[in-house]
Amino acid sequence: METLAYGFPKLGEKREFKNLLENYWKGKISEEDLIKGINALRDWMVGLYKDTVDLFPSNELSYYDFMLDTAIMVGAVPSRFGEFKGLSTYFEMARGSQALEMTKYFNTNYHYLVPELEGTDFKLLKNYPLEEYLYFKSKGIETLPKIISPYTFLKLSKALVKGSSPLPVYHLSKIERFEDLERYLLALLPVYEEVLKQLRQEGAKVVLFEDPALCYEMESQEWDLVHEMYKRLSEHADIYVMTYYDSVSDYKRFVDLPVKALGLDLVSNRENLENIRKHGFPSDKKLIAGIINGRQVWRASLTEKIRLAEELLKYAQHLIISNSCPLFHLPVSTQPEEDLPVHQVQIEGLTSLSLKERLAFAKEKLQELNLIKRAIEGDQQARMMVEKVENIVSVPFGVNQEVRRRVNALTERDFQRELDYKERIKLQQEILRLPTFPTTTIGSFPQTEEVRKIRASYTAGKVSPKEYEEFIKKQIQHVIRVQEEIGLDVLVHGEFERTDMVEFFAQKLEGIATTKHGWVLSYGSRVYRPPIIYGDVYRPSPMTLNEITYAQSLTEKPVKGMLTGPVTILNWSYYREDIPKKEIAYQIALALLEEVKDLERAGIKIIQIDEPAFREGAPIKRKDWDEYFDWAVKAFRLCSRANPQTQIHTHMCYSEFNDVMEYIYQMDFDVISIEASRSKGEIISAFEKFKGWDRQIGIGVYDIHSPAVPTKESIRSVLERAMKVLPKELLWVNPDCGLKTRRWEEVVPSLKNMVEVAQELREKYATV
Ligand code: THG
Ligand code: ZN
Repeated sequence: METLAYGFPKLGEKREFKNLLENYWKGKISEEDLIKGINALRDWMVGLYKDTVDLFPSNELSYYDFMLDTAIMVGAVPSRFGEFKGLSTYFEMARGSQALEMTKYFNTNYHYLVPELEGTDFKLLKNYPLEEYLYFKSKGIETLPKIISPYTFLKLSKALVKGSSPLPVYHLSKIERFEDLERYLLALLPVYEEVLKQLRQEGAKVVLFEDPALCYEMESQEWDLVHEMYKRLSEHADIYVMTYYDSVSDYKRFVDLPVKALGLDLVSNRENLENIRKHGFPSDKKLIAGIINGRQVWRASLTEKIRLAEELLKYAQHLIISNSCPLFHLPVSTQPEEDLPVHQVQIEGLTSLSLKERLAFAKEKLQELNLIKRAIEGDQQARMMVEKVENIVSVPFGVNQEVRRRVNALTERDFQRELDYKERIKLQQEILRLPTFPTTTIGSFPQTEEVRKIRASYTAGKVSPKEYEEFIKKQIQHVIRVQEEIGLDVLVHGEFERTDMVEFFAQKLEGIATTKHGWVLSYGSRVYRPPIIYGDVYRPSPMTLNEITYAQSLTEKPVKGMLTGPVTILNWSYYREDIPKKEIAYQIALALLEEVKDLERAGIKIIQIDEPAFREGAPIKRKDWDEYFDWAVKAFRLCSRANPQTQIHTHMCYSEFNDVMEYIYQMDFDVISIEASRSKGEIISAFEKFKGWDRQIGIGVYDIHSPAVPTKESIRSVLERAMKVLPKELLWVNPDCGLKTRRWEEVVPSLKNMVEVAQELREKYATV
């Protein structure tokens, strides 16, 4: 038996990756220093692998994103970037003014850059896998070059296709038709073959292909194509194929692929394992069994994992145990966490236990693989460790009977607002009296250096709660004044008291822990700390009431109450696995409902409950969608069961919404604002297809990811296009996402332009 690990978080113990990149962008370090720093991270990461597992990859330390690397490898550099000139073009594609679109990687909170294929004219532009393989080889370290498979690459790309109105003649779209997929794949294969040939010349025998798209539902002819693809690639290397995040869509076709080793995720659900039991596993191939969870932070029951590995040995003559999916969804290590909650327990020799003892982040997951192998091989010390762990992994933690009782007592009524949308909206308009094309923002305003500094000092105990509160109040006064001057119709309080939109609520809720150092990359150099839902969730006291009511007291205009929705809190956190996900979502929703009621009682008329992670939580396979969306929709409805007079808004971003519009509609909000920055055409066409859409909607009129101030023409053009498919009475005018990453100098003129366009449209379309 062997061990293999992959996808280790490249961020570094002290967020070195983030610092390197950001310092380089600011011009504080040279390109040479950047390269040196990245190489140091490469050494660190491979060093960790080398100490704990038998097999490990190279080509994991992308300067920004592995999909971008793959696009560049095959020469898919869109013509607007001109000739590829190394790092400058690289970062232009990643984050320049005309950067590639960014979207979520499968059902995760990692965002990749979407390759844009302008045709089938591929060529080997940069052999990144070879470069990194040689880097380690020169140090005497043998690695397995890791590459995104051509199939997954194409499944995640967009290609220029010819469309019909209201879209421009040529627009980017997913490759939907089989003939197109085949055409692109056949054009792409020679480039991959060349990559493999060059690798083989330099001595690489095994190449690791990541092919998670094999977990999507697939047509039989697509399997034929994938089979053919691996047959051709196998002529140049021993290929190990990795799949993850779900079971493969057709087990028999998968194990029949002409490759040396097959990787299966045995954690995300039971299907792969059941198929192994039912159909066996080919004797001439290696099984890479993903048995250690790469998505969740819980320490594994090693006894259970050993039992599983021993069972798998009966089916597979060559067994390699591995993590279930890339480890970059986890923070680097639990080791620096000193302040995790401690709970009373009753187990042998222990009266209290820290949550830390029950957690395993990426480094600890490597240790788990190592221990399992040693224990199976009879190592006494490893066996003792395995037993020690067993005691602490399964004790109940943070149980609250009252919360469970409330969830059990929920009935259909709890998920239903008192009046239908049509009637609600009349009541709301009587109170709010908003003009047509009402203007608003998504919620956050610039988190300046000053705001961050004061918050950090407050967290460190250097600024008193009173001083901090005064400081936040000043910020709120300022942002209310600015919004009034700009002439916005619905105001926000700016969210200066908040770090991350999920972490902030996690800190206020019981049953959820937050970490100090548990950073995870979301995209590029952007990081967040996913909270850990370990117990029953409830709200000990109001979470947002003070700031919102203070902001409302400063203005006659309505101020939105701002909450993060239950599905997003759940999907952007790690969560317990001893109760169904649905129950966790309902627990959070009940806590949020209490907040909604408090806000209403305090006179707040509009409450926005953001659900940017609503779509990403959907299972990979469509057949599993109904079950997920059923409880996801209900969780949102549960927390948003406000009075009919209260206007419920929601906001979504960074996802492909087109195929989930039906579910979004079922959420029964009054107004939605939706990001459409880099793919407006698509979102607008989604509404064209959706017959009978009657909810108010704000399609983001400009991209907040760019520092550029949008022109009035560009704002107007988004609205004019939206008016082609939606009644103008439904349209709101807002940026496409929160403004916290922007600077005031950018925000104020942008919003002024936006408000002016709204005013002009009101005049143009004024009805008597
Ligand atoms: N929070 C969380 N997940 C997210 C978002 C978020 N996923 C989708 C979307 N927004 C994009 N992701 C991010 C994640 C982090 C940041 C921006 C967008 C960000 N992070 C600061 C940074 O990297 O400098 C964190 C700094 C800090 O708090 O010290 O700006 O909003 N959970
Ligand atoms: Zn957003």
